[in-house]
Amino acid sequence: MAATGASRLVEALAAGGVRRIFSLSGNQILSVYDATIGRDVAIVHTRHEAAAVHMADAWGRLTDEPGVALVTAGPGHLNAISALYGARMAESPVVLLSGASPRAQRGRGAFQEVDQVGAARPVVKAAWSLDDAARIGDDVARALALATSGRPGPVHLSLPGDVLEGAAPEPALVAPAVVTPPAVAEREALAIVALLAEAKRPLIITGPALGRGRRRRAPVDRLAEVTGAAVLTIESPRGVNDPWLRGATAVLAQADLVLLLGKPLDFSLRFGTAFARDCRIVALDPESAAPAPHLTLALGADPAASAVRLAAIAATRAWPSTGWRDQVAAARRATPPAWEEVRRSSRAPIHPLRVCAALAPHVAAGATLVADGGEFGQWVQAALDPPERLINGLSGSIGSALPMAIGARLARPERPVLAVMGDGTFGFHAFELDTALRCGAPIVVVVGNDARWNAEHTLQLRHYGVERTVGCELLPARYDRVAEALGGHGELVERAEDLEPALARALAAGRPACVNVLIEGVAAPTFGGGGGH
Ligand SMILES: Cc1ncc(C[n+]2csc(CCOP(=O)(O)OP(=O)(O)O)c2C)c(N)n1
Ligand SMILES: [Mg+2]
Repeated sequence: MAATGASRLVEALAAGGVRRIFSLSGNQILSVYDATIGRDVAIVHTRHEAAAVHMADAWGRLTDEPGVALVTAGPGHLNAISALYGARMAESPVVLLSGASPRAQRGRGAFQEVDQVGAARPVVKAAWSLDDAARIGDDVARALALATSGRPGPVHLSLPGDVLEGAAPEPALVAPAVVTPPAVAEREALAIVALLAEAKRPLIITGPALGRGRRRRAPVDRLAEVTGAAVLTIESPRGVNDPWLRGATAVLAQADLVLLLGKPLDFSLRFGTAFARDCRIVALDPESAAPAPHLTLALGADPAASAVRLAAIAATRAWPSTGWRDQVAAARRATPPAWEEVRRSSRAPIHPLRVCAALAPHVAAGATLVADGGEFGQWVQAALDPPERLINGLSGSIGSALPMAIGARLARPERPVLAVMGDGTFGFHAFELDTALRCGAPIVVVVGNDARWNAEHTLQLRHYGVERTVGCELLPARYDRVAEALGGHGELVERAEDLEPALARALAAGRPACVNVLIEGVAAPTFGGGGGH
């Protein structure tokens, strides 16, 4: 019997190193499920398509290999789209495979027919329909390679049901034609190094992908060490007001040269106005070399490969030490002295900083921290300095932390995972605790329960006044019992002194857990600006 398209697809995924697919079933993809039987490709099946993509996103960010999600046609695919936007803004390699109606029924009102490729296109690097069974191997290899090349990001493939179910010929082995941008040319590299040498306060700013993972991050660190430049990564939807930057936010305006490595001069840098008027700005971007107001130089080049070249050239000359790099690092590390007392405070409801104090030893011991948005999320991001963290990212979307925590636990099975989020955010994907239990990912979810959508409530207070706060109240619900009802472990924490033992029990439970902490709903800390996601 000739192999089916579905079995060729699974073979191609396995050949590309994919061992796990994050999925939610549906008519149009059951052939793929069937084809995984007896193969080394496991299905992690979830409770919502967006959650499947968030898990694949976490996998992509942590492993630098594409995370793969498989969903059904029409509504399944559309449910996945908002999470694809998260992966795109976080520069995370993700491949979304979506079942689709059969080719012969196209345009005739087929079941769940919708322009899937068109719907995905604005939020992916590339999207196409896999219409030719003979090309399955090639197309899958190309999608996987595209997701990780240049600026990493999501890629979408629609899979018509008849292509999956029909016979598929033996694939011809063709290497995927993915063009990666080169490093910056020698002449231009010399010019950039000259600009770095002229600068007194040079600052390298990277996008999310260059901020994580050794492969991309190491050359950036090397360039900074050689030249004495400071490095900051912009990965928060609060941009230069990312609370994790702390005092470094205030020193941005002191830089006299900014080297943007794979970082667009977008909203997160206030379109360039975050820097001084006379600051020179040089941009190296894998996709765009478009000159823009504010930019001294804009070049299309691979930023990591360019950093290697720039560092090599820079190493051939002497760089006087200025203390600038240390000054920026110190500004980023320091937290306000007034926080010390709050960290130890025993008041109720519990202050977010007190929760952070209880989390800190676990983070220091190597737990992966996944923090969502909202005010509670900002406190956690501001107060903790984990070696590795996942945050919602530049999409500014809330809701991803719980499913991302599952992806993180599967990607780093040896490490505990703490997923920290507000009570509103918990509701987005709370049922993934069930997925966590089924797939053996005992994550610990810490809910900061202030019985409101506090980030928006805070904005209402600021912009409309106390008399005009509306539509942001929640109930102080027993989210811990949701975890218990799903077979997990639940803890309700009302008093500060109960935090540490509750967290210890949750981490030791060996099952997914929810630690529901009744917190004081306070506005996020700001270090020079405010408001946002
Ligand atoms: C998908 C999405 N929907 C809505 C928002 C707007 N939003 C940002 S933060 C927030 C409130 C979050 O509330 P909660 O999770 O309880 O955290 P808190 O701010 O109360 O600490 C909302 C609604 C968003 N950023 N993303
Ligand atoms: Mg809240």
